[in-house]
Amino acid sequence: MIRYLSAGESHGPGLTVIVEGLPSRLAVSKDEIDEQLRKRQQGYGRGYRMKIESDRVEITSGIRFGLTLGSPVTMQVMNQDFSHWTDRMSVWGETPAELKQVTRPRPGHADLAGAIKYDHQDVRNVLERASARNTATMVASGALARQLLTYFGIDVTAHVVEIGGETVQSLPESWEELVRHTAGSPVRCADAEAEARMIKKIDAAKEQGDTVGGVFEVILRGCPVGLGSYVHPDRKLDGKLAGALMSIPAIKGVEVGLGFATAHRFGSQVHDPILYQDGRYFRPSNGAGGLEGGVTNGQPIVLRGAMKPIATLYHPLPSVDMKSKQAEEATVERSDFCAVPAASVVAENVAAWVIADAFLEKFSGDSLEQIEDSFHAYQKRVSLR
Ligand code: EPS
Repeated sequence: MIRYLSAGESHGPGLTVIVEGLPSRLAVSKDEIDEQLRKRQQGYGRGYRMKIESDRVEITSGIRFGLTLGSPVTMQVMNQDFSHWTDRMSVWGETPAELKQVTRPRPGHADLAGAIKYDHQDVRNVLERASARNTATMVASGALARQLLTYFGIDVTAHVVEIGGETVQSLPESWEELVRHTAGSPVRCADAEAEARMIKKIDAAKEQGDTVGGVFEVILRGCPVGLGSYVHPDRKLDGKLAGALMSIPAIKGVEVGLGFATAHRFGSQVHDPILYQDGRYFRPSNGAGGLEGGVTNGQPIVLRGAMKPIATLYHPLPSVDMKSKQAEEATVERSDFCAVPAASVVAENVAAWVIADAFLEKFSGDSLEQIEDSFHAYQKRVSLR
């Protein structure tokens, strides 16, 4: 089992994540973690903050000469913006008398419920931690665990399929082309025609002081058959993947494979026939999205996540001042207009995390070599079925 604990406020000194449970002797590339962090910072529709930050991990434990030790790995991403916020976000000292408090919670954000829950007068004490800035730690931990998957031939990618109702019409067939087009797109969309419509939609939202959401798709290929569980509800992989995607801020819905479309089709139009050819089972379709009964079936895992529009509106919605209880407009914090491309990068890394966890559950071992022995023995058994 792998687990992580993250900490950090959006405008505080920085973010920290400690990852525990990786085997020893895994070669780690810091560049690959930084590349995922860089991707997360991109995307048309981001606000000014991303011009200030240039996220990179500092690793301060758990790795020696590029190999994991089996001990907890500590990663830090410092906030460049902290230098502009020392008056409001200092760790020490007295609360300044002139400190301007945030008291008008934003509908759709954790502001109101969080302030009541923790007895905060200043909503900033909530929004700093409830900020999507923390997704940098989700990406760093996922990008680290993902290196185990790469070693065992499992690939992950994600791409945007809808922004504000503008949907993709045609996508490249091959994995390589999908990855290449996604990487070259400012909205991480592999359909150039849809990309243009999506950009227009983001521009319209920006002009109107509004925000816009969308849908991304995550695909994992190369997963061996049999990860997860059909026995234990808390180990069903579709549930764990959906939970991971839903843990990304602003995600309000998740689909696996055909997802909601299964509800209005006959069973014969949903399920993937089982065929056998050249000594192996195969499926002519993948409506199940690679998961049957909560277990991987050897097909690519396909997930979709729906992101709501960001809660900070430059033309704010009605709210209430928590001090005076008078009707007021919600607080306006500098923010993004659309973060669906960034969320897709977070999603591919949290999905990788879940699969790495399931992989280590099935092929457990304290070192990479022990895991390899177990994996190869299983592969041999699978080839006999
Ligand atoms: C966020 C608001 C914006 C985003 C931020 C999430 O930050 P700021 O208020 O500093 O402009 O840029 O996202 C990040 C900092 C990030 O690294 O993704 C929010 O309110 O959640």
